[in-house]
Amino acid sequence: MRRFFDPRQLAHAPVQELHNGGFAPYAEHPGRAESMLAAIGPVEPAVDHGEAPLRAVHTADYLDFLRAAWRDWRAAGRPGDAGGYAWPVVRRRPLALDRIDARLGLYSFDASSPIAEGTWEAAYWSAQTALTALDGVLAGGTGAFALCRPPGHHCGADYLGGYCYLNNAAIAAQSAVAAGRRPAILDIDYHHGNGTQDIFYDRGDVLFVSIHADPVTDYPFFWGHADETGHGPGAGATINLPLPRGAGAAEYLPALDRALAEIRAWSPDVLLCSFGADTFSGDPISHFELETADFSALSSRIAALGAPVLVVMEGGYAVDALGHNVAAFLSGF
Ligand code: OKP
Ligand code: ZN
Repeated sequence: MRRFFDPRQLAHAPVQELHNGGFAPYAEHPGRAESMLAAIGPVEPAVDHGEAPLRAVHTADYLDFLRAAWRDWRAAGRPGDAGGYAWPVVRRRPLALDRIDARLGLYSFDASSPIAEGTWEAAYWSAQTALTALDGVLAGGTGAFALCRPPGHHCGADYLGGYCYLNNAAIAAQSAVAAGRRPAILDIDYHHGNGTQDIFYDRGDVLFVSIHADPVTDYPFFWGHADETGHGPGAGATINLPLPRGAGAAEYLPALDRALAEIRAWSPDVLLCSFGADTFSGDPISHFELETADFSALSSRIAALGAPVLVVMEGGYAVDALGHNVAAFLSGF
């Protein structure tokens, strides 16, 4: 399996300021990429596909906002990194406000995704890494790993959140559709991929299947419930399989088998796997109990589908184990 990563993805390094003036370590930090790089061996850099494939998923307004947000924040005299703190809840009027504070609220859904000086650069190259790895898969390889970071599955067409700024998996899936393919997305991060779901919710040309912590107890709470199954032409093309906190391989593998049966019935010609290693027992922000060896059991089941696979990295925050968990996952293909 070819592996792809671009060093420009390291440019995103937010500093999270607390309300008491202190600073907290930010879970999605560049050391995650270093841990994976140390464990998976040589990687190939991204090839620049430009902004057109980003615009095929994200709105032009959102991309303009994201590109300029940190500069606008600093130009407004604000310290540290940019982040929203006031949101236009459902049924507010769509006001065209210029103030950076208002725009941050308009284009985000949570407070956990600061925009730092290097955020645009890193997110841009994270998406390009996914697109470059997709090229490898579409050219006839058996599969590829896109070491995407920052991750992407929480951000939608016009909003960021959950450490995510550009939806790498959705951008690659849309690019596969443009190339005449029939992609399915299997999201196996601990957290529901609400952004990916939103992007394809009313479309019948991309299947989205997700196994994740039940949003009754876990982030992102407002998406990922089992009764969310798609809309209009997309009815039935979204499948959510929530699991309770504490789930280990004994609960996870049957859910995976069910997800794979749904995917097989849909007969995709390419599979995108949004992979999070935050299902690991030692993950500091998550509550499943998979062990390192379990990750190769997951991937060998996925490989048995027989479709070419693009693995797109999402979460995983137990940094010391992260590289080993990713290497174990890749070893099953
Ligand atoms: C990203 B991915 C703050 C909680 C914020 C955000 C979780 C984002 C996970 N106390 N939680 O899906 O791994
Ligand atoms: Zn996650």
